[in-house]
Amino acid sequence: MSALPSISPEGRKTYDVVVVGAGFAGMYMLYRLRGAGFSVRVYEQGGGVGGTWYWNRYPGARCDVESMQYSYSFSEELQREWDWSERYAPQPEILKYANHVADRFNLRRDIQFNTRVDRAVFDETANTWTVTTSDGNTMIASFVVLATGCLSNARRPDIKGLESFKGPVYHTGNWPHEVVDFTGLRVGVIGTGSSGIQSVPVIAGQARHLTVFQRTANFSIPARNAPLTDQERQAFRQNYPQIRRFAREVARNGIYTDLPDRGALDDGDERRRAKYEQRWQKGGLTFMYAYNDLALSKAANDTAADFVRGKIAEIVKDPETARLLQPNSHPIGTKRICVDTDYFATFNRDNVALVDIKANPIEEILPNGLRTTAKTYELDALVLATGFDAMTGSVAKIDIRGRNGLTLNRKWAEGPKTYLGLMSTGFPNLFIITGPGSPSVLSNMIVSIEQHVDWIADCLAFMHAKGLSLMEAEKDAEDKWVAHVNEVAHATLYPQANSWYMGANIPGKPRIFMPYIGGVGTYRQICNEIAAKGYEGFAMAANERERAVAVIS
Ligand code: N01
Repeated sequence: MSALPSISPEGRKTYDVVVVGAGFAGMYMLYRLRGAGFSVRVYEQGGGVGGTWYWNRYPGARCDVESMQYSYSFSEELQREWDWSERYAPQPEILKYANHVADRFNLRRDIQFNTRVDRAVFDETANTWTVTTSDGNTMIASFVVLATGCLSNARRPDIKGLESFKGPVYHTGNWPHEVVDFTGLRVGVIGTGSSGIQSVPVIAGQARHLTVFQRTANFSIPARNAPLTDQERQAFRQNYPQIRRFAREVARNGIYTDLPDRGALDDGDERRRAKYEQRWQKGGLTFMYAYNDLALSKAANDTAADFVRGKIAEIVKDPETARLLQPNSHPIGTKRICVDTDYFATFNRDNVALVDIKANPIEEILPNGLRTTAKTYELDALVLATGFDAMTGSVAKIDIRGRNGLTLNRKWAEGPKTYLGLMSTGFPNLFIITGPGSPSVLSNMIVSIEQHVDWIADCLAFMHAKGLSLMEAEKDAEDKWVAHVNEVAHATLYPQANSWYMGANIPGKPRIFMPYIGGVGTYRQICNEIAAKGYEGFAMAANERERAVAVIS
């Protein structure tokens, strides 16, 4: 192990670890591995750090987890010196924070920007990965860590005629770096997930006219965003040890909040309504923590869903528009719940119209508009808020070949299979951060990222200390974990929604519930216990020959 790369006999740079991606996961992975003395190279396809926050620059983009919690906890100094300006920081501020972290910890010297990792092939004789990048270079790595992010592969929908549109077409997940000004334009937004719901109020404030094309109505809770005062920041900082501990060990989703002590039907109508009202007024994702059975019981869930549908009817003046905006296709929370600023009220504006493309689907995009089965709409600009090939999309873009030339895409053709979301059998020495099978997108991502990075860094230090160079998930352990992930998901209401958690937004993608829903605290405990038992369920060896001997005997 050395902090500097060596050169292979073929003249290739050889690193202990290659990390793919310089978002929040890749940056912290680099920090930890460098601190442990490993040689590391990070490749990032964007021109800067920040991952999803580098690409998602659409108007209104901000985090839906409070910034005092959606921030790194690994450095006490960082935690003390960075002042978040609002309860939910806007995207430019989160990106500024990512850049601050990169500078403060001098990370950039080991990151190569504007460079995609195209290929990674495992060499079974040398126990190493041969990694090829988009600039044509090839290097060797003992380990590869995929820090590619869960929501980083923006998906353009296959709508007939899209390429023929004469005006600008933007995707929320791949927004231009220059300012986009919709002033005076007739704009169409397709998609009403978190990105659509955040961008619609801001675009409506600029555009001459905005038409929102909705296929599925979504539940959304007001953010109640506001500037953070010094006092509020101080209160957080003073309580950070408890807040961070709670987020890591107690909360199911990695967010500090007061936990419910009962089910929705344990309260009478009046009390229940008051509780929902209080959560609604407080705002944010923790609305779903009003009761402890909202994700488990349809009858309980209906009470929360009815409450939100009632709020929509109160806010939106036109009854037909209100009816269309009321979600009815899935239990509340089983698609990622949205957090908005004035989304529903935006439909009271004279320059905004809602079009139901479930009833009247889009037939074709025209050079100057869009035609549904019912009507033609003239548009000057189009915004695709149509989401991502989530969780597996970014990994699938890399040609990853493990043992016997098996590609990860082939192995995952019927759905991703991992042990703990961290490794996949047949792909030794390849780690995934917040991969499918881990809590990932069902949690505060930074809490989950830090947990995975710490686990991987500790694991590599353990292997180094023991003289081990090969690690692979055992098939039996992986099969059991995949079954457990499924079993836990199917004990909840989540699989009832056609969500991107299930891969349902991508035609042809297998319908498998991808994230682990058992909660971040439970999951952390499982990972820690496995590590404490000498990485139970992972085969470790000093070299390939030792592994072969172990397998034969
Ligand atoms: O994407 P989505 P997103 N024709 O997949 C519609 C995170 N995030 O970018 O539901 C017509 O949720 C689609 O309709 P339907 C967060 O985890 C976080 O908004 O498939 N419509 C849906 O309405 C979030 O969940 C933040 O029927 C089409 C929309 O497009 C995740 O990212 C902010 C269509 C896509 O919604 C993804 O959110 C933003 C088609 N062909 C995102 N294809 C915060 O932190 C798709 N749609 C706040």
